[in-house]
Order: sequence, then C-alpha cells, then structure tokens
Amino acid sequence: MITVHHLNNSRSQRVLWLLEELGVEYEIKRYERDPKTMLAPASLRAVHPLGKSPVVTENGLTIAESGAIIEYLIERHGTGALIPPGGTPERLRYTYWLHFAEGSAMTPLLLKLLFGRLPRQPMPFFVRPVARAICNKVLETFVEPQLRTQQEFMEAELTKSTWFAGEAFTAADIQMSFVVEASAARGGLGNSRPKLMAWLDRIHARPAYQRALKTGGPYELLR
Ligand SMILES: N[C@@H](CCC(=O)N[C@@H](CS)C(=O)NCC(=O)O)C(=O)O
Repeated sequence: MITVHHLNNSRSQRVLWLLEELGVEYEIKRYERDPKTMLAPASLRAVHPLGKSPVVTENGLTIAESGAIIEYLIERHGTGALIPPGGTPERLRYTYWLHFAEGSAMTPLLLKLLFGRLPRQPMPFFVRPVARAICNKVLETFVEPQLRTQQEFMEAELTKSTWFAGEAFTAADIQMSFVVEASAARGGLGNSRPKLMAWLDRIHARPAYQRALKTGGPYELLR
C-alpha cells in the first residue's frame, strides 16, 4: 500500500491529486505545520531526514522530492497514463516542466514569500524601516523581474498548446500546479496572463483535483 506523508497546505497536495488521477489506492499519514513558523513537525524527520513533505513510502521504499515521487508513481503505477510516449517532442517537454517546477520556478517564488514577510516579523521598531527598505530593494531589483520573465515564458508556452507538455494533460501539469498557484497567490497573474488563468481554471475543474482537495484538507498557498 502507498502511504502519502501529507503536510497540510503543501506540495503533497500534488501527490494526492496524481494518485486520484491514476485511480490508485493509497493511505494518508497527516502532519500539521506549526502555525507560527509554518514548519513541518519533527515527526516527519523520522520518515525522511530532511523532514519535508511530500514523502511517499511503499513496500519498504521511501521516496522524497515531488518530481522523483511523480516519476516513481507514473512508472510503477501509471500503466502509460499521464506521460507522453518516449522519444516524442511532448516527452521532452514533459521532462522539462517536471524539472523546471522545482529546479527553477520555485526559487523566486520562495524569495518573494520570504522578503515579503521578513519586515513583518518581530524586531526593534527602529530596525523595521531599514529591513523593509532592504527587502523592497531585493524584491524590486532581483525577484520581481525574474518572476515577470518566468510568467511571460509560461504564458507563451501555453499559447502553443493546451497543456504544458502538449495537447494532452500529463503529470507535468500536476507538478506545475504549485508553481502557477503560488504565482497567482503571491501577487501576480490576473488579466495579463489569460492562458495561465485559463489553465488554472481547467485544472481546478478536474474531478480528481477536487477529490484530492477534499482528502487533503484546506489548501491556501502562503502569500
Ligand atoms: N523540492 C521539494 C520541496 C519540499 C518542501 O519544501 N516542502 C515544504 C512543503 S510545501 C515543507 O515540507 N515545508 C515544511 C518545512 O520546511 O519544515 C519537493 O518538491 O518535494
């Protein structure tokens, strides 16, 4: 039996969604974020040394890292579903987006979250304006331009095809969901990104996505 070690409000939502799309049976072990720090509980370290979610265990195997988990589940349980045939241009795009999501796209999104939140943390009152000025500078000069470039790129790619890897929905769309949802939550898709917004509407309408939401619990990305 597959066990998904699921942290509330996190990337492990993608794994639940993939399993729902595949129609594979699984069980969930739940972990709650610390409401102040938003970190995972120490008990998750007993499953994997990094203590991050998602982690999947099955038959004595422990698999961490969303992209690796998706590859494992598609290969072991997918029977050819949700992955383009090998040797096709679609398969190359599939691999690209599977890696792009965590390898490139999440870094500026995480920086945006951190530098946006830092000035709101407890600190001596006279330090706050300085902290805010430094954070705003980093956001304006480094983070926001990268996010804009990234969004323009994703928007342009979705002008070429309905889904990230081509005309068929694949697990690369599942992996990209956290990126596009975090982009929307952290201030910036809207009218200027109609393809990305329409893609979000399409994934949210999928019955498997909705089943996974019900199973996973409240899901509102940090901003
Ligand atoms: N690149 C990793 C990122 C894992 C990760 O950072 N997970 C977050 C949840 S979205 C987490 O566990 N945060 C809690 C913590 O760091 O304590 C993946 O895609 O699996």
